[in-house]
Parts: sequence; structure tokens; C-alpha cells
Amino acid sequence: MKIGITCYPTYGGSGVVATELGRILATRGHEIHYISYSVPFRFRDDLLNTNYHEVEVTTYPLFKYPPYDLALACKMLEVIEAHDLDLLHVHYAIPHAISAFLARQMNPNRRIRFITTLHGTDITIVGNDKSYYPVTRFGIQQSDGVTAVSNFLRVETRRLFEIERDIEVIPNFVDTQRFRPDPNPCLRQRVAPGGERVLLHMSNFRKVKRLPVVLRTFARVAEKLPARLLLVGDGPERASSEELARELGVHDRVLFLGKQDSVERFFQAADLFLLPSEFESFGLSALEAISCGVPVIGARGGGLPELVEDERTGFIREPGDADAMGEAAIDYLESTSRQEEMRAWCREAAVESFEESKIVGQYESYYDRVLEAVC
Ligand code: GMT
Repeated sequence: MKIGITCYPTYGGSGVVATELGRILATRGHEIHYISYSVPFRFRDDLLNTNYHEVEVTTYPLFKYPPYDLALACKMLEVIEAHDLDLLHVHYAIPHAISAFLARQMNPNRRIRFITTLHGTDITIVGNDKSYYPVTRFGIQQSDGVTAVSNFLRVETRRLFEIERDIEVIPNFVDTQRFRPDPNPCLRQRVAPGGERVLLHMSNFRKVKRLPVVLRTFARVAEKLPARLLLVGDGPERASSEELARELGVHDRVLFLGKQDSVERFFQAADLFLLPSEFESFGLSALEAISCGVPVIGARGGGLPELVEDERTGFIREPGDADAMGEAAIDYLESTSRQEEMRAWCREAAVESFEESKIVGQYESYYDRVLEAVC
């Protein structure tokens, strides 16, 4: 198939999923055309059948807000026609589903099919905002196919937007070779030279990630055990997190590491991963942790419990309950036998249920079904 893929190309789970999906599809013989405003950050140009088309947004003094969504629609149409695409697959509803809709309408004879994958905040936060609600609803309704990364997100989308259309659940996936346990990570020696326990959080530091709960959970652990907290990523909550770390008296044990490449080495160096988000539609970083054999501490609610099985691949506690999360962490870190069995269960879960080739196969079958249904 010739497939156009549009996503946000910068850091973020939806961009990672879209880019990795394109990479794997290309290795399976499909022709992939990424269409975005810059090169997706995990883009690999060493694959022969992978192309990148840049959307250029012309500005003009009249345009206080240059219309990216329109420029994207035009670029989509150009690529559809020039490369005879079979399908457009857009990731994150806003504005990508609307641009795809426009591209389809602009050439009614060609009528490209488009699939929208919902990732989470495009529905629960941005799409649900009244400035974007009707257009998001319209984009979802008009898509030839819609997928969501968890059952939670599927149900939530249908509820919030009062729609009944089919939404296929296809979870996030992981490269279990890249994200695998490393029994001897040298990074661990550097960050915890005294043999301290290592807790990790990695995100875009937005409010939804609940950085205060991460820090309070860690503070509880640090009262009892020698420990370090690694914070990987950056975003609006960083400054207030540094302040809270000082208030809690743990700033000397918290390492703010900023945005990083090769993130697998941080998972490999960790004992536990903390992701207590308010609503995590799936939790790609939690899956990467689990694949490295690292259990996850998270909150009940959202899609995380579809990935993290309580007391098996992690610990699910009530949202915001840092005390309970801290207690779970301490119990786990104090029991070597528990650590051994849970680390094995994590690895098994990632390989059995979320291995990339298995999940990408689900996307391929879904593409076939959508194309057959509308032919
Ligand atoms: O987590 C973020 O804020 C980034 C966001 C994105 O769209 O890039 O991630 C969302 O998509 C990921 C990939 O499908 C999911 O694993 C994340 O759970 C989801 N984030 C939220 O729902 C908050």
C-alpha cells in the first residue's frame, strides 16, 4: 500500500507511535509518505520506500495566525495525487483529521480514504475545549476509519462527543529489542553510585502528568530508603517541580535531566517508573518501562490500568494518593523476590501483548477492512 502519515513531528507519544508505525510498515514493503511541518524526530531516511514531505506555511501580514491546517490539506492533496496514495493515516485529531477531510473533498473523483488515530489529549483536553469541540467531532465523524489507543479512550470519545460510530482499539506498541532489560547499565553507576534505589519519571512535564504526585511519592520512599529520582523530559511544570523538590527537602536526590535521546538507558537503569497522570489514555512511556522489566506505579483511571496489571506489572492506586504509591514502592523495593518475579512478568507482558510486529499487523488488517468497506 501507499500510505500517507501525518503527525506532530516533535517529542510526544503520538509522534513516536506514528513514526515507528511508518518505519515498520516500510520494512514490510509498504510505501510511506510522512507529511508534516518538520521531520518526525524518529524518522529514518535509510529505508528506501520512506519519504518526507514538508508542509510550508506561507505567512502574510494579514495572517495573525498562519493557517497550517490549510497548508497541510494542500500538501496532502499534492502527495495523494503525485504518489497515487491508497490511504491517509492521521495521528491526533486536531487539526489533522480536518486537513485530511479537506484533501478528500478537494478531489472528489479521487476520494482518498483517511483513518484518524486518537491518542488522548486530542479528545480529553484539546478536543473537549469548546473552541475545538464541534470541529473535532466533525473530523471524527467524517473519518473513514477511527482508532483509539485504549478502550478507555474509545468509550470516552463516544461519550464526550455523543457519537456512536465504530472506533477500533489498537494499543501502543514497543520495540522489545531496543527496550529490553540490561543487567549491567553503566548509567546506574553514575546516578546512584552508593547503590541507591532508582525511581524514574519521563514525560513532557504537563499538568496532566501530576509532577507533584511524582515528587511526593518519591519523598515518601526517600524517608525510608536511600534513593534517587530521575526526571527525564521538560515542559511547563518543570520550574514548579524544582521548587517542590526543595520544599520537600529531596532536591539533593532529584536529578532533572531534561530532554534526552536514547531513552532506553534510563529505563534500564531504573527500579520503578512513576506515571501517576490524571488521565493517561495509554501511557507509551509506561510500556517502554515494562518492556525493560521495570514495573510502573500509576493511578486508577484513564487507560493505564489496561496496560498495568496491579501487583503484577506495577501498582495502581487512587489518583493523587502519593502515600499509597510511596508505600507500594517501599514494599516492592524491600523485597528482592518480589522484584525478581515482577520484572519477569513485565517483560513477558510486553513481549506477549505489545510487541511491535503484532500490533502493526492489527493496523494493516484495519487498513484492509476500511478500504474494503468503502470500495
Ligand atoms: O502524553 C502526552 O501528553 C503526549 C501525547 C501525544 O499525543 O503525543 O500522548 C498521548 O498519546 C500517547 C501515544 O498514543 C499515549 O501513550 C499517551 O497516553 C497519550 N497521553 C495522554 O493521554 C495524556
